Amino acid sequence: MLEQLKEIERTALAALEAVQDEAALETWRVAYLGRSSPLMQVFSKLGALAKEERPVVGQAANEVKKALEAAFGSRSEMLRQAALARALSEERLDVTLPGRPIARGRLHPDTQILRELYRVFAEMGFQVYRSREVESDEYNFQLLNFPVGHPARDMQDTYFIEAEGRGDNPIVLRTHTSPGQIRAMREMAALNPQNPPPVRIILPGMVYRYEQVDARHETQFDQLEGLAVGPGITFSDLKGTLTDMARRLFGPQARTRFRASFFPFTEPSAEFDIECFQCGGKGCDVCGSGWLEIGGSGMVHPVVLQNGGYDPARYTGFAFGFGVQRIAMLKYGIPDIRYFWENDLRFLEQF
Ligand code: FA5
Repeated sequence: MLEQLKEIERTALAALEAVQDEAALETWRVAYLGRSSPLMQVFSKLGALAKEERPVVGQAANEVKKALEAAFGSRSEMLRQAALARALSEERLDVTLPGRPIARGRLHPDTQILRELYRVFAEMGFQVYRSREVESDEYNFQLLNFPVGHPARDMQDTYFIEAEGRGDNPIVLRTHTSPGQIRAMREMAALNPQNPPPVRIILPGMVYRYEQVDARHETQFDQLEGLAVGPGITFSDLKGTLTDMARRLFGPQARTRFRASFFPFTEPSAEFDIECFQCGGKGCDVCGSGWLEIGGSGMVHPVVLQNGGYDPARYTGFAFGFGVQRIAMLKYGIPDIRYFWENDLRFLEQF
């Protein structure tokens, strides 16, 4: 039996010398180390041997097995190295192949539309003013002429952050960017209280409302507020500014309309709509009715001017507040506002 083991080893090693590729190596492994190989048969016959022969033959068989496994390992490594060397020597630079595209990051459609709006308003002389997202009831409502308990508050269902011990002035997440009007005016008026400088700003940022979410309503969305205050500013200035903005953003054919409306902080007030050019005003997934409500606007209420430190006898002003996602929906033909914050790459990669 020991002689037979030596013979198995000799034959197997000789056969391994002839192996030149992976497939032949596998065939060799099955033939010499597989379950029905001669070597394994020796193992299965051990039980039938005489008691004193058993450990001797068993040990010899184990040594042969180890030797064959080691030889298999080094052959396998040798073949791998040879294949690598072959691949390297065959590698050539083919300058006619098309280049591999580089996956580039891109700006979120919301950032893109905001930057475009900054550009359009910068051309009209508006500067960006940033205001806080966490506000007091006083700034979010009261100074904007929504007294405590005023029914117009129902238009903006509010997230309260801290109410306890604050009486009529709880802390809220701002429901609109309009409180920034008061903060900006107060800051400007402080520069020269007797003759406050004119204001021409836009105030972008997130606002929060406890809303029923649907294709056109989110609980968190961007608004772009605008405020112009100075001597002799009229409603025509407001109409001209917004109409011009729509044309700069959507092209000279953009059609707009103003509808009489109500906001406590503007008088008179108007909703501002842009005709949907996805459907040419017929009504589609994006707009619903042919026109998309972009925002509210109006002449700054005298009480609000006063609260901002501007004398309403000497100054007038206009203000507006747009839904930024609504503008992006119209511009890019996005049928559902919920896509914006889902972070689905299939959506984001389209911009
Ligand atoms: C306001 O928030 C006023 N502060 C706007 C304003 C500013 C009027 C200055 C006058 C002067 P309103 O609640 O209508 O108004 O919201 C303004 C715009 O935000 C809407 O026209 C719409 O485009 C957008 N908007 C409102 N609610 C949502 C919502 N849940 N999801 C997405 N966009 C919304």
